[in-house]
Amino acid sequence: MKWNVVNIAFLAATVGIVQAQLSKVDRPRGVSLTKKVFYDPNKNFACFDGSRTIPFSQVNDDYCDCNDGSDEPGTSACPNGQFHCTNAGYRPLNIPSSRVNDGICDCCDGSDEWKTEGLCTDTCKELWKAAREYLQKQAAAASRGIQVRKEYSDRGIALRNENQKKLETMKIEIEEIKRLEDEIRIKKEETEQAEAVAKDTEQTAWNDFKSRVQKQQESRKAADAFTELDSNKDGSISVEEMKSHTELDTNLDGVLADDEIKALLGGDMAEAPYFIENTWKIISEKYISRPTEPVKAPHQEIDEEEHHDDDHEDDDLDEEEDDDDYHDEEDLEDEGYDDDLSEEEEDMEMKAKLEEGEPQKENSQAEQVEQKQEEKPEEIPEINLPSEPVWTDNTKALIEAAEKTRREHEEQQKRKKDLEREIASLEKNLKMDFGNDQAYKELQGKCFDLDTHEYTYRICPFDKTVQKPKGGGSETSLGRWGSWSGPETSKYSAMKYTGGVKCWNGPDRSTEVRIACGDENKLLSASEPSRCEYRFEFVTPAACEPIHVPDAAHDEL
Ligand code: MAN
Repeated sequence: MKWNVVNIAFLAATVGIVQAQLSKVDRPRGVSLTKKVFYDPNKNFACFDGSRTIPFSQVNDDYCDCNDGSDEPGTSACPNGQFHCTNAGYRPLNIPSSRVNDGICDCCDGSDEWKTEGLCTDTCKELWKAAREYLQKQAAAASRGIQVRKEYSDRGIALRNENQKKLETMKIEIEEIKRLEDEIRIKKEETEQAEAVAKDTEQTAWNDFKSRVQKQQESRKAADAFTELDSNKDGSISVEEMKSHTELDTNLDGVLADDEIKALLGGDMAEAPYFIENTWKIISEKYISRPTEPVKAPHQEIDEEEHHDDDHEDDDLDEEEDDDDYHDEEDLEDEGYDDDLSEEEEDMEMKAKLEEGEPQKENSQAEQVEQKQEEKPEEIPEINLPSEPVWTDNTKALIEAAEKTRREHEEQQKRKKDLEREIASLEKNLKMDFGNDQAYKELQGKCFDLDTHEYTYRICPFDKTVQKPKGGGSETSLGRWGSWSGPETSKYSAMKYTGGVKCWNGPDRSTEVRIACGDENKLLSASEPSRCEYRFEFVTPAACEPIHVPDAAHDEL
């Protein structure tokens, strides 16, 4: 069962009035008990406004003497007078004195129509009965709401206690965190320092090693290119031998001219050391490796012309070329470019192990490779070495220790931040006014909607009020929780939500929410009495209070 706010107001008024019982006391017609003292038949009468004093016999003589009409409380002589109906047994009432003897019964006791005997019957008792029945009904309904309110209150109080305990625990925890903060930070810095030193040493050694390997790989490429370009295997590269590598066109005119080649070779020809140290550095990025057409050395051409029919001579020449090759290889070996396959394989295996992260027992990886390099300064096959070395066990332990303290520090900082946030939010919540018995706490975190023709209105108590067009479109904030705004005697009878979306050419939207007792939480109505100033009527068991119903004995009054 629900009832609306108007009924509640009526009910409250009725209770008050019924309690104001009246007894029959002799006084001029139309005068209330409280004003009787001013109408003493043994004294002159002083108009309330002080304008005149008249003999008492002129009170209620159907002639208006006082400007304020106070001399004619029981007649219609003064235009601005007031007539008081006693309405014994029901509720006293003041009516304009112009209604006295106008043929209409305004007072339930019929006292306003005193000239016409029998015109009015006394209906005060019936009215009282009806009012009492109404009050009884409302009280019964309120009692259901009161039960629910008790549940709300119990939950609200329990939650509050729980939150208070939570807050205390969190405060203790954050104090402990703050106490340990420096300790954990210093531990982290120390372990990170040790980690950095160890890593730095090994990284430097590894970088040195890597750059030596890369240098050797580059030299090896240079040597391979030399072998490839030296197509006649005469131990030097000539202009002719370079010609087919048009990708090396340095001035980008589309032609690899002799002059350009000579500039690259440092003359008409270049031998291996020059080529490797100078030419290769210029051409390495553009050079495209491919088998080069054999270019005959000048002496070969002559030999061939002389001995073109002599197979044996050809064999000799082949041998000679082989010899040249061998010498070339030897030359390269002398420069440190040995091509021994088994060494290569050995190195490959070692690199693979390094990359797999196989533990290095004694020395760091770079040191081991260093030793190997010292023993065998031969070339390293082309492999992509990782940017970091495989750390030694000692460094690994230091990294792990640093990571552990980093984690500890990070977790501690995160916990501290979370706690600070939770504490702030709990403190804010604990400061909120949910009523003396915490019953309104029940409404926090919930929302209630009301559909009207044009909008859906929503209230999320202690949070916001909102308006959403039913035809689609985004919602408009009608305000955020502000405060309780009921009058001093009933603070919890209204809420104020402020700072909503600014109204075009008007104020920020705001909502006044009138709260009344209901046996369920419900948004009953939403209106906009003034542009962008909204009024909601909301009922909730949290607002239900016991209703006093006067006892039946009063019926007799
Ligand atoms: C929207 C709604 C109305 C409001 C006008 C003001 O249409 O929020 O409630 O009166 O804007 O322009």
